[in-house]
Amino acid sequence: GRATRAYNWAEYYELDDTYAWLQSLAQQNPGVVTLIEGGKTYQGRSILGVKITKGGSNKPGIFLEAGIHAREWIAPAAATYIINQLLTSEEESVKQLAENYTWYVLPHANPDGYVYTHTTDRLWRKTRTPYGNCFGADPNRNWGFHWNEVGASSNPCSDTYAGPSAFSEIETLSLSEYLKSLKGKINLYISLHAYSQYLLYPYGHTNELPDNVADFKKVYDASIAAVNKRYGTTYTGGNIYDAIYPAAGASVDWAYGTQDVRMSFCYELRPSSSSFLTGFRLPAAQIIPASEELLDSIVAMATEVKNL
Ligand code: ING
Ligand code: ZN
Repeated sequence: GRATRAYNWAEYYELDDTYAWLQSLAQQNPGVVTLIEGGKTYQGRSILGVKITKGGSNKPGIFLEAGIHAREWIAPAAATYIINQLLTSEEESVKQLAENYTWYVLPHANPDGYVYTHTTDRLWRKTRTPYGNCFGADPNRNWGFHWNEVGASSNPCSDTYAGPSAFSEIETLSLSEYLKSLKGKINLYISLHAYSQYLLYPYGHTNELPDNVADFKKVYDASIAAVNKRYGTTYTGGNIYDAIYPAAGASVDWAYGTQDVRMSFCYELRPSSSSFLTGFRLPAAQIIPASEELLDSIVAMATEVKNL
């Protein structure tokens, strides 16, 4: 059974398994891995993560947020894969990535939703806050930047319900407070989603491009070239509004638009957009390849950001 087997990337885990693993990492890597609480949930859970300071303190920060949508299981799995590689890889490029940055990684930005996908509804996306006869707001439409202007719903039963107000969800409110406490320290914000193999940058609320769009394009090009190298996986993308659809109130836009995080990206991981048969149920055998190519891409991304 799971209890007797070491944590690995051949299967998907329940929330408690991953939280126990994060706790064990902190215990086993004193001075390098610190448990962080990115926030709280409606049902009283903790949004648990790790801060990794392999190269000492005062390095530029990379913030990696995953699992804000409950059913996108590959996202938290890839986040824990990256944590493990940052701590154990012998590869020079990954060692540099670990040592040159302070990493903040939250594998589960929506713990209540994730638990619900294990107990009740595998395809649940939102939080679990009760709203009348329905449950949950979309935590990637709930952030206080051009909130609910476009690509979000005012219907509590919709999968893209923006919530009754910006930051109505304790998950996004508390996570935003945590991010504000890091203001000025984060050079790169990465949000992991699934699926369709896209790499996206601001904005979602308008087709206007960010003022540093030339930098975004440079970093984007290097990142999608790198994601392709190992297994030939193709990613496409661009600015959120044009590349997928209008969507206001997302975390990446809030980080870029209000927190001076100049580089903010969202990966839509495997499978490809045409894989409607598997979709959110990416086979566990693909956790490792999907995560390997993601890490290749993030290595290139961080290098490119540094050279801007
Ligand atoms: N896609 C994202 C969503 O929240 C997205 C796309 C990314 C929108 C970043 C806005 C900002 O709809 C999935 N699959 O969740
Ligand atoms: Zn998503």
